Amino acid sequence: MSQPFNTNAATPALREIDRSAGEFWVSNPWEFAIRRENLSGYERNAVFLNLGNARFANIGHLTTADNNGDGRTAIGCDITGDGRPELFVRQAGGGPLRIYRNRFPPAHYLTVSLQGSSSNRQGIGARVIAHLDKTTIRRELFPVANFLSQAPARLTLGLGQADRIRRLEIRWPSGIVQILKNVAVDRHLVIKETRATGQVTDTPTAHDSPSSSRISSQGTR
Ligand SMILES: [Ca+2]
Repeated sequence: MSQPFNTNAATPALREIDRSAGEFWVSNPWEFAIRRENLSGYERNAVFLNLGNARFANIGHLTTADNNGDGRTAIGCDITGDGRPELFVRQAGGGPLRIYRNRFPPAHYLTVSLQGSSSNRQGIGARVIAHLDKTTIRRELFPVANFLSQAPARLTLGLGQADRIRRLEIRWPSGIVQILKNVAVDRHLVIKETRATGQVTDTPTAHDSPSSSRISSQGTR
């Protein structure tokens, strides 16, 4: 998440304001709200629900996340360990960091962390493809997002009613492709990059949930 480095920072106005163009300058970029200025014309934030048919519904009002602050950062991160990512929102102009707890009905999920060997250590840039019986989910691990912000380097796949992933494919930045078959869900997997056939062990770590597993599998190139 991004945080203001110095809330007392001040910058001088550079030139006259062009009011006809709707421009204005501020002396302190973290005091927008105090001065009742707003870079987005008090436009309300939106939360879009994927309806699964290439359509999305704006449920910002239902989630109460539709405030009219200068939203500059939105990150999803599951901090309760239930597979439902919470929403973190930081606004320009200061104010509290807003955290919206995910209260959607529970469903199956899989959280994935990557440990690269040939690729970078956290597997940044890897593509994870989950083949379910009725659909395919594609994600790319790229935690740097939005404005001066970063999420944890892990992926959470929402699986709905699917209680098993028929085929899980990891396409590493190195070019190695790993395939896992019949992957159990509702847990946190730590997957190591490897080209050789490995073994599956259930080894919780201090930083993972009790259901965490470390997996190496056959990789191809
Ligand atoms: Ca959660």
